[in-house]
Amino acid sequence: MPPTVILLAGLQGSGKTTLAGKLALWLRKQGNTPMLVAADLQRPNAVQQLQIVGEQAGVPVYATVAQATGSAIRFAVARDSIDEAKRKLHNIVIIDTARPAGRRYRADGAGGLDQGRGRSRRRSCSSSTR
Ligand SMILES: Nc1nc2c(ncn2[C@@H]2O[C@H](COP(=O)(O)OP(=O)(O)OP(=O)(O)O)[C@@H](O)[C@H]2O)c(=O)[nH]1
Ligand SMILES: [Mg+2]
Repeated sequence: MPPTVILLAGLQGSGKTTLAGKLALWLRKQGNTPMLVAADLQRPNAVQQLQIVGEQAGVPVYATVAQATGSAIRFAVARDSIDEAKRKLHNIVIIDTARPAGRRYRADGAGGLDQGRGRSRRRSCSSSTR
């Protein structure tokens, strides 16, 4: 059976990595075999942060590159992590991501990503992530 994939998306500093760790710990305690994936290759030390979080949760972290720009490498890491999860029989994959530079998530959650527009919209998006 393919692993369940949980991809954490949200604005910078909204708590994705912290939630990844909490979720990983909770899922492990429920008898699952989760794996964390470091796909935030944008912010310095984001990969290392997830490795520490994974260690605290007692959950393995899949990490291949520490820094990269452009979405192709992030997608490759996420895709490869699912193959790794299948090989190592992890039933849940939790992917920690970063907001792509110069873009933002839509406040209504529809359509994935679009270019940043108004300041007020950005604010409402930010407050809705907490
Ligand atoms: N009050 C509160 N603070 C939180 C919560 N989750 C995370 N934080 C804090 O918010 C800050 C950012 O948390 P991260 O988990 O690193 O957020 P992130 O979305 O991964 O951030 P980036 O990787 O920079 O995009 C840290 O100081 C956390 O301790 C929460 O549920 N409540
Ligand atoms: Mg993070």
